[in-house]
Amino acid sequence: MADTKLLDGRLIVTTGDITRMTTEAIVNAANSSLMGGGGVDGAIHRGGGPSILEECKRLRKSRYPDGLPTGDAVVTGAGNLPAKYVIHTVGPVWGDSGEAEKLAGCYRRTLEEAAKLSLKEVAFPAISTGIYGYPKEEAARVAFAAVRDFLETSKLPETVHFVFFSPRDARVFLDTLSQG
Ligand code: AR6
Repeated sequence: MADTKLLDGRLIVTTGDITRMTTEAIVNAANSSLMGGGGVDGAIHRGGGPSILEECKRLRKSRYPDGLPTGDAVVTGAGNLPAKYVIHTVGPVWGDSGEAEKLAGCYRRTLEEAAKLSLKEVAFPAISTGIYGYPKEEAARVAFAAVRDFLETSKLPETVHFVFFSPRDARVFLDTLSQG
C-alpha cells in the first residue's frame, strides 16, 4: 500500500515494521516497568540489543522508581536500530478510566520530547491497539487529533509517521478518519 500524506504532508501513514524505520526517533509502545515485553516493545529490544534495556534500568533507578506513568514518555538511545532514539511511552489498557485522555497524552508527551531534542521526524506505532486491546477505530481518532493539535502549534517535529503493522490496519485508520 502506498504511503498516504495528511496534514499538509506532515503526517505520513505507512505500513511495515517500525524497527526498520530510519527516522531519527521511533516510538515504543512500552509498559510502565520499561523492562520490555511483547509486540513492538519486544521487537525494539530484540533489534536494538541490550543497551536500550540498560538505559531503561538506569531511568527506573534515577527518575521513575515506580515506573513510567501511563500517558508519559521518556527517551533512550536506539542501540543497533537504524533510528537514533527510542521514545518509550505507556499506553492505557482498554477499559482503564480516562483512556482517551491517556492515549492522547502518549502522543503529546512523545512529541514534546521529540521537539525538545529538535528532532525533525518521529515514527509511531498504533499505541495500545495490540496487547492493550484499544479498538483500532477509537485509537485512530484519538491519535490523529492529538498529533494534529500538537503540530498546529509546533514547527518540530516537521514530519510524523504512523506505521501500521499491516495494510489492513492502515486502511482502518484512513477509513475511520474519512468517516469523521
Ligand atoms: N511494527 C509496527 N507495528 C507493530 C509491530 C512492529 N514491529 N509489532 C506490533 N505492531 P503492541 P500495546 C502493532 O501490542 O497494545 C507489550 O508487551 C500491533 O499490531 O505492541 O500498546 C508492552 O511491553 C498493534 O497494532 O502494544 C506492553 O506490556 C500496535 O503495534 C504492551 O505490549 C501496538 O501493539 C503494550 O501493548
